Amino acid sequence: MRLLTALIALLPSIGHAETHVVNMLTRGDTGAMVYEPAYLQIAPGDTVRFLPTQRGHNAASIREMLPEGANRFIGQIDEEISVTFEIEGRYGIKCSPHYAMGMVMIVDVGDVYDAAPLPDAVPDRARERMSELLGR
Ligand SMILES: [Cu+2]
Repeated sequence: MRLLTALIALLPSIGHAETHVVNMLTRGDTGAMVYEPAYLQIAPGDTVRFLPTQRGHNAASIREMLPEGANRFIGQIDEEISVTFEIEGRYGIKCSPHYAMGMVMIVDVGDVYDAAPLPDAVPDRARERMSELLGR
């Protein structure tokens, strides 16, 4: 009986993955060519739905900002993509056509204490945006 009680107590932390929603926007409250929100801190197993709220955008993993062992993903322009993040770490996400204009976001999965510095391969505008997001 005591074991059963312990198992039940664990249930809320197991299999209670959340879904987060991100809007892909040409003009949002935070500026032009933005994801809103542009930063998420989520738990492993959580899902993020990227919605084509305004036209012309997608969400794709940034190759240089993908935790080891995590799968790359690339959404189609103007289509929703739903991504479940199983592996802890810092993920950089870009809009393929607007990467150089700084349309990026960051998803931290789990507790990210030791993220690598932003890679040189990230375009200047995108790196500036990420620095702002991480500096909040
Ligand atoms: Cu875009």
